[in-house]
Amino acid sequence: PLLITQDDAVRTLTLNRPAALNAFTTQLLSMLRTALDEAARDDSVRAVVITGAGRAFSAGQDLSDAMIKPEFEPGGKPKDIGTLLDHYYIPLALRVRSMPVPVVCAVNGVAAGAGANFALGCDLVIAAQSANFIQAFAKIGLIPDCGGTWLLPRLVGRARALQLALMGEKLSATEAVQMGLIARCVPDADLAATAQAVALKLAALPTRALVETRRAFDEAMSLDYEDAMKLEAVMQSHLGFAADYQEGVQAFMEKRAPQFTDR
Ligand code: LHQ
Repeated sequence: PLLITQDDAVRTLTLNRPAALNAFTTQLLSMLRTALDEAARDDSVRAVVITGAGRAFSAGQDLSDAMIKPEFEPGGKPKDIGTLLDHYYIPLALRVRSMPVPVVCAVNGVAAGAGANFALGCDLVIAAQSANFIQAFAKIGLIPDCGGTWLLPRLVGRARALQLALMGEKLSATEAVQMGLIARCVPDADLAATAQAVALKLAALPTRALVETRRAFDEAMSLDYEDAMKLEAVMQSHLGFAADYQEGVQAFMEKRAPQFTDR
């Protein structure tokens, strides 16, 4: 259910259950997390791309999975779907957010429910023009999960977040860009090449600085202005001692392309 390939310094993970629109089973969620762990450990990897096979990115939780199926039969035991979040979705979303390399999500088609919010948690989201995003949760009696409650109001503001989450309507990739939910959409035929080019470009940049930028943004969310700047000073101080900073400044002064090596 998951394809893993590598081209240069870019590791690509492709959700591969196209007949079920790449819906997440516990097996797929585990494999995805393991693949991210492996990419994190492998120094040859300097950027990760996550995408989907077929016409969807992911339809979210596989609703036919035995782990989550409500028991309709008399005497059947209701399942605690919260444990699925605790054991699978939360560790996976946190793994993305703590990757030592940037993570690009190439949304090739519909991204629904946890499929949408998993994508939105990645560092850069590039969608194909025909892709769309659906906060499908309310339609089946649930709230946005996989980080949705945190991400959506921050990305598009409370009013639009509630519009998306309560109505659960299809949002086109173009509208998602206009709304600021994602930063970029490209013609369908260009998606894979664009994602690869973006990832390659990121791979050539100072990895640690990119990852620390993500961390600083996340931490600053819960800080006031002054504390955010104090955190910047601490992080800048560390980066200032790293080889990449020395190389960056030196290359600039010598009018040559830098060769970054830190990870
Ligand atoms: C699917 C799915 C799917 C299984 C399409 N599962 N088979 C929830 C619960 C517990 C804890 C953890 O957190 C969560 C988080 C969540 O993600 S909740 C939200 C779950 N996702 C949804 O509610 C979306 C369900 N899917 C849809 O609404 C539609 O499939 C969309 C709008 C995504 C696409 O519509 P269509 O293009 O019309 O495709 P389709 O509906 O015909 O689907 C194609 C096939 O994929 C079909 O199978 P079949 O054998 O009939 O060809 C679907 O059954 C299957 N599929 N989503 N989530």
